[in-house]
Amino acid sequence: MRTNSFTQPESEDHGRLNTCPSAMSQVPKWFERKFDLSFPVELYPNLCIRLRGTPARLEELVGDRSREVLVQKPEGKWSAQEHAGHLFDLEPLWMARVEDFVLGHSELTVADLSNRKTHEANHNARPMGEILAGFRNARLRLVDYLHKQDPTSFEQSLLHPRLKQPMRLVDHVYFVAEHDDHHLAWIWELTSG
Ligand code: NI
Repeated sequence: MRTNSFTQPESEDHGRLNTCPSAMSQVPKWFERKFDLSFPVELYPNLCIRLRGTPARLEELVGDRSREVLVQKPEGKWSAQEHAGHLFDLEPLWMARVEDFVLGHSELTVADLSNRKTHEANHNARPMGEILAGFRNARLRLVDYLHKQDPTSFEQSLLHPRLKQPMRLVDHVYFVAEHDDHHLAWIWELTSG
């Protein structure tokens, strides 16, 4: 039997500012989020278009910001550019998990809970345009692949490896959309000074 909520699986801190009260972020901690997965599978087109819109929203948020603003790391936490790079870094995982459903794997691909990829990527040293273009390209591939799937495939469930709970493909799409929003909220906060 599937339950209708679960605590998000990644334990990442996502750069929350929690040492200086004056710099305290209003963005909720990702690892404390709970997700209500009781919504009907028929919502999948609405969730897919949320994923489709993320590159445009990201580009709009950072487009006219100076490099100085984009790479600043308050309290040593992730910069806006590093949050953007992190979205790009996770695209292969999101695609792998969609493929897990499509190819009938026994459970979902395991995430790197430490975010090593983002910590080692040195995103601040890259041109922001390169990150935006890479993310847009990867995200369009993801949504094109989702778009090709039969509507019934969004109902399929797979076991989440750490939570040992079933997750539908439509739940995975929702989860990615919420993760996008989490980091966009951070970027908005970091760039709106
Ligand atoms: Ni994240």
